[in-house]
Amino acid sequence: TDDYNFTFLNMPPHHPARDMWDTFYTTMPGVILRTHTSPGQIHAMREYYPEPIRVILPGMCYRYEQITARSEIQFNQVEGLAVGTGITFGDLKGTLSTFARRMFGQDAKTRFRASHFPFTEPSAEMDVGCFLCKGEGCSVCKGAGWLEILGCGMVHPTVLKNGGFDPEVYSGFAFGMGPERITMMRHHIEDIRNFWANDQRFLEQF
Ligand code: 2NM
Repeated sequence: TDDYNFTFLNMPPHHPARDMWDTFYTTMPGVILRTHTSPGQIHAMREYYPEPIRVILPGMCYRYEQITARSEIQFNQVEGLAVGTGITFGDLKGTLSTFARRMFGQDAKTRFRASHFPFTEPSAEMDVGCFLCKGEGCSVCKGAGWLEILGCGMVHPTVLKNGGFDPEVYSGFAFGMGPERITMMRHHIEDIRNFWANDQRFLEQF
């Protein structure tokens, strides 16, 4: 619902991120197609309270936007959430750096840049040293030597509260990434529309 997708995630009515152009509405009042997997995290918090939470939540998401080589109206996200007592930004950095080494190799470099999301504070994006050119600069990383692979942050107190957890007692971190985008970088796929074009020559490669 609109509440789970937006309001409970600290995006009140009229917040710019709720813009009509990004959301598929249905004929049922308050029912939309989810624009990210985060509403599942609210469900997880409400279901498991007061137990500590460690959840991985993959799923399809939908956004009402122009389809181009870089953006589709349907795509996957994978999100993670940890909620408990004494969870710090250090835990977030340790968990995600370890993930990067497991995913991209033991020598994978990572860096965190400050960012902004309505549902986390503070927020960051994690880059991984380009696994194609090893940081030299190539066409995939556009000369930067770094690839942006995920967004993350400490769960906003308002979001913890909406999930049923007292933010004075509990803290947590969350992250989200787009598997199609990471797959595109890894396999030099130039056009995201390939994932839905049902061309056997594309699909049979994997
Ligand atoms: C992202 C980036 C940063 C996120 C936050 C939450 C929740 F529900 F716990 F607040 N779930 N996922 C999150 C945080 C997702 O995706 C780019």
